[in-house]
Amino acid sequence: MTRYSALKLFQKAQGGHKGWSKAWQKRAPKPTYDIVIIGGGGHGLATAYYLAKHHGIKNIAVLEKGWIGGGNTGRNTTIIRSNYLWDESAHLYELSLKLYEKLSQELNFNIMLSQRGVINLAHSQTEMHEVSRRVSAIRVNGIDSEVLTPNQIKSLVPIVNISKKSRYPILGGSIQRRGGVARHDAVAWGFARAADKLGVDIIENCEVLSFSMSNGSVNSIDTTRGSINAKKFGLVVSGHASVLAEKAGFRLPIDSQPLQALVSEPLKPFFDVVLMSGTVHVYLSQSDRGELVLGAGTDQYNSYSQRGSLSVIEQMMGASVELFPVLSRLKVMRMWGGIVDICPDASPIIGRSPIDNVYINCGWGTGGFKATPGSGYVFAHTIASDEPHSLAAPFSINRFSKGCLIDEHGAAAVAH
Ligand code: FAD
Ligand code: PYC
Repeated sequence: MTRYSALKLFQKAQGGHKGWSKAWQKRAPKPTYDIVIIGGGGHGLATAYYLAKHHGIKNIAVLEKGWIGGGNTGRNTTIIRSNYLWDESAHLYELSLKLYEKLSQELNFNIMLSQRGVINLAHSQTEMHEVSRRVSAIRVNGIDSEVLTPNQIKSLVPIVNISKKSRYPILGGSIQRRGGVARHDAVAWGFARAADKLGVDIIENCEVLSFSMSNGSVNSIDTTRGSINAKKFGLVVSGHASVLAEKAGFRLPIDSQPLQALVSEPLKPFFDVVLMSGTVHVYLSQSDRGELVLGAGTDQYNSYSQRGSLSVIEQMMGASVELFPVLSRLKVMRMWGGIVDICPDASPIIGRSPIDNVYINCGWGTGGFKATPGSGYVFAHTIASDEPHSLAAPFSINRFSKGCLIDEHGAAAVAH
């Protein structure tokens, strides 16, 4: 029996997908809400979910200009980890990883979390020193991290080339065994369904066009589906944060750049970790469908077109062959891009904005998928109580004027 006919039989036995209830309702916007979240990616949906679940606020709308999870949430390479250098980031990303570990149960939706381990390679003595410094710092924060020798890496990834003669020889690396991957769409759908159940209106095809202000705060917003009033607004529009902020009358220290990824033809399962190299600029994992998922650094120019350039793909494939000569005839099937908002210190902005009743959550750069539940959790607290959650406080926008940057460029594992 082919896989297709087996699927058809299964669907028939299930009643042919008939009678399934909608995961979330298609709502029309109401004229007034307590809180409007702009942006229906994972972070916006998680914020709405935790607002409704933990803060008892039910009159909430999430406005999404396209479809739920159609932004970076549905375009990322699904890597989850909490191996960040500085205490502020480590605590925030670790909260997120802990929430991820229980998220399927919390949302009653299988997010297909696979804690298969995330390895970072080192290709020089300097990088090895940096690896041991980072591993120690991460462990001081109670987060799992280990140094690996080339032979340990080879035993975890048999196809990796650890020859000392290669152009970028592998001298060792680190692993976070609790790191891994999760199904990105499922995270968005799970939060959307659970928020909808708690009474949140999820409104797709609703683009926010402008803000009406009076006395230093926003009264209402103009959208493609009419005008909407609210007491508070949360801007969670990764890739377009500075565009929306400008419409609301303030500026953000953000560069918006394309980040792309690709998948190969499907192969039999052979690669059961996530592997990253900041030196040769590539990272890869194998999807449940067998495809290799590969990515590299950002295209180093500002752009809002959700596509990257071929030169990055070429470099990414060259780097893969460098590490895994056996992949030299691998065929690329699909590539895509997203727009990532990057702050000068490669850390996010979470908190109040210069406008009284506008809150901002952005600047996650190349690494915000792993933060989705944690970000929503602390942002919901911040909006509901008008006080930053203790884990969000260091990420306020004021850090740029106060000089309290949290430099996490090294945590990205790929250049940006
Ligand atoms: P989004 O999912 O982009 O949601 C924002 C939403 O706002 C969008 O759906 C958009 O349509 C909507 N919007 C914009 N403007 C408006 C408007 N005017 N009105 C209404 N709605 C609007 N992170 C990791 O941790 N691990 C990874 O492996 C990883 N890999 C990545 C690979 C790629 C190729 C890319 C592009 C990103 C990757 N990231 C990764 C980063 C991660 O995807 C993002 O940081 C994260 O998904 C951001 O989530 P979000 O909910 O803030 O944004
Ligand atoms: O943050 O782990 C990450 C990541 C991997 C690829 C893109 N971002």
